Amino acid sequence: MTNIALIGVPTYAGAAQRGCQMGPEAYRTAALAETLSALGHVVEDRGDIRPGDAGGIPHSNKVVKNLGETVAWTRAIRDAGLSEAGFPVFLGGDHCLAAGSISAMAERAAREARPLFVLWLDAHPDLHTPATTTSGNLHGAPMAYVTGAEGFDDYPPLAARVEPENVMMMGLRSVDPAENARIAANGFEVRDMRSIDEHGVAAPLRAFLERVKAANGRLHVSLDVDFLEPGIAPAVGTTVPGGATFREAHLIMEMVHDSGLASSLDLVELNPFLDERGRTAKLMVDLAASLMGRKVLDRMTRSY
Ligand code: 6HN
Ligand code: MN
Ligand code: MN
Ligand code: MN
Repeated sequence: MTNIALIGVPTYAGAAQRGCQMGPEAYRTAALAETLSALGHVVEDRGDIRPGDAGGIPHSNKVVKNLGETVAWTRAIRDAGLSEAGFPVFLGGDHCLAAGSISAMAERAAREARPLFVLWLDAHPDLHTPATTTSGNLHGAPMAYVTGAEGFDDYPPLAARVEPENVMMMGLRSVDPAENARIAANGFEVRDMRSIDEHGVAAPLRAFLERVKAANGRLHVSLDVDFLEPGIAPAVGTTVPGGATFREAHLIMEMVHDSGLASSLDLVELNPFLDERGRTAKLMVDLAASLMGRKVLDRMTRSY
């Protein structure tokens, strides 16, 4: 039994288009709390948080969009994460959310003198900085921030950074040149789609989880809807063909559950405006349920 706190983060500040701000309500409508409660967990829905004051940071500059707002969200999300004692599930909202959730979890781990590991499930590495982004969308930047890249002077200072070698990225298939350079220079563990196609998810994930365990680490899972094949998860503004299958995604969640290592989760980039009869929201809820212990025979009773 785990004490789970649902933290709604209705932001689209980092995304290219509106809609992600409806994500938290879509998860509630898809019965996330009830589904996790039925597994025997104590679930509390904290409701939605709001961004604080941007403190004079310019709204945007020529390239970067919604900078001040994103920074204000980052601070609010971090503070919400820091005040949780249990297992927080951050309901996005776009992926700029992870700047706050991961920085909070890294700080919590550091207080226990433990390292934070991150399992990053995404078509994209989100390794831009405000200086390298070409789209100007800051959902493409949280991983660079939490690993201590330069150029985030307007963001809250990091209490603890995540070591790039403690990050495993699975499912990458859309990487920009500046991001590629950062991956090459920093020792992130990357299992891109080519690697998953050749070797599957189980062996590399098992090895990663062993590393987390050996280091007595905490583990944060960040699940971007676009990790998944667009045919099964259409509700995201940044679909990339060739995503993870239903089977791969569930296997990852089940293996992480069996490890007993996960301590926080992001569900990000769901854009309910782009969904088909709630199927993506329901799939994300089911993946969260697999992470929290639902067994394969239970999930087979669901239809999509
Ligand atoms: N996400 N690399 C592209 C950009 O705009 O910088 C896409 C970012 C996608 C962000 O996956 O959360
Ligand atoms: Mn992302
Ligand atoms: Mn993505
Ligand atoms: Mn984008």
